[in-house]
Amino acid sequence: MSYVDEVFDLVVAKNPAQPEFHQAVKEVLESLRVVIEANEEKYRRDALLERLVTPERQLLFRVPWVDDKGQVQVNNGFRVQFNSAIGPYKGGLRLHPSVNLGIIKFLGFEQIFKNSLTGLPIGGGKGGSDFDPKGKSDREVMAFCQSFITELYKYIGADTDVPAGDIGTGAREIGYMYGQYKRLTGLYEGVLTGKGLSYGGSLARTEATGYGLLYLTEEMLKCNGKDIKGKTIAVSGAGNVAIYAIQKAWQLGGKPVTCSDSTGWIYDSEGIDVALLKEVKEVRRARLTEYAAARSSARYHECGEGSNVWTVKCDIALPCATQNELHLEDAKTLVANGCFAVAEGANMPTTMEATEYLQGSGVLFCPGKASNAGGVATSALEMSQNSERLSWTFEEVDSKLKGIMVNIFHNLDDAAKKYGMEGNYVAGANIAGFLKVAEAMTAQGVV
Ligand code: NDP
Ligand code: 2IT
Repeated sequence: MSYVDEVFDLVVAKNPAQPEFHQAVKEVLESLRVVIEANEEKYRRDALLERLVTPERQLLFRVPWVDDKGQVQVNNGFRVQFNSAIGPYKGGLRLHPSVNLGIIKFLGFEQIFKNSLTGLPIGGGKGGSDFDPKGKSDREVMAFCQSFITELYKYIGADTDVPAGDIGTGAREIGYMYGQYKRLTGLYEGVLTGKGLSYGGSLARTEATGYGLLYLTEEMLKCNGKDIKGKTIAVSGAGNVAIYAIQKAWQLGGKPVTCSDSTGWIYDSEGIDVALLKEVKEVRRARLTEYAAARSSARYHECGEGSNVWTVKCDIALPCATQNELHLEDAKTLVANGCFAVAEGANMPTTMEATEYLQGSGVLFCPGKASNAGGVATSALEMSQNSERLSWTFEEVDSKLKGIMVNIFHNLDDAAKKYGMEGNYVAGANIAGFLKVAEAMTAQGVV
């Protein structure tokens, strides 16, 4: 059996009931097959792949907190410190009822390659909790965040592990966590990113993932003789990534016409009104029904009515909500409707079958670990600013972000070409991300 297949079987056997983790590992290992086979003896002797798929450390902890009725609640807390070969662990904290160890491991594994692709010195990690911030009062969210950090603070730090936001963790949660970390340690340091601007945050971090997605998409289209201008764009999600993807899509001359949340989706024939979407989601924290109620060109559809954002005719699709939200049937609909590019804003939103169908149909497809890397890249820029105790202008950060995204696209394009898979940006991203980490792991010996 080939080394790649052996290691994949090992992952499934050793990590039962973690389908998302298996899926992420499979996609990466399949892409690496050609690289691994060329160096099989050496990698095998070094157990490089076994080490790559095994987190350096996994922290699982209890998070007790008191709700507004005086009732004690208990959640599970996670932090997976996956790989520190090229820098301190870096990656977000997801707060969502679906969170479990397998999901955090899939996200942490993806983060290793994503962070490598940014070209910045950051290792891979991820964490979170099955706590649901939805419907909780500010005081309850604060109580949870303080308890979460009271356990996690022992294992994180500006030079060891630097968490940030993800689904359910935004500026409010980062603020409460930062305050508690500072209180417990007495340290005013860049231990978290995505901080508020008044206490060490970076300009453009809020916008970075969505903006970066569009910068990379623009470059991918340009290199394939296409353009965003005048194109209809379908976006899923209505959170941090989706909102700023929609904003930048407009700025680049595109027309984003959809967005969605976990209960329904919007088609707006005039294009999504970003100011209204921000008001509904960032200020009121409300459902998309409120968007539809405020805008006559918008139609709201409940989830499960047999349609979704991918049934809208579009040129470009940007899945920006969550994992496995774009299935084979959706891919077929997109292709039948003439969609020619898909770039992932979320982590692993496209199933493996859907990805293969899109690629096989000639659709330009960029995987999330490349196209959504602008968020973590700007987090690394926030770390730099914290270290030098300076802050850069919006334009400075935004232009660095753009340079990083353009560079990422060319790195994966070049890697795909070099290994005989021109246009396969999934393979290009995995190979380019892997090579740097593998070299660093090899140089640092058996650790
Ligand atoms: P937010 O919490 O800000 O928004 C998430 C959005 O997706 C919401 O509209 C939410 O709907 C929807 N959503 C979440 N879970 C589900 C689900 N199970 N089914 C349907 N809809 C769902 O998160 P972000 O925008 O930050 O994250 C979105 C994606 O981007 C995630 O995959 C994340 O890992 C990835 N990402 C985020 C980065 C960042 O910097 N924030 C960086 C790189 C990737 P509702 O409001 O109803 O829950
Ligand atoms: O998936 C991701 O890259 C993020 N949620 C952002 C991580 C970070 O450290 O900014």
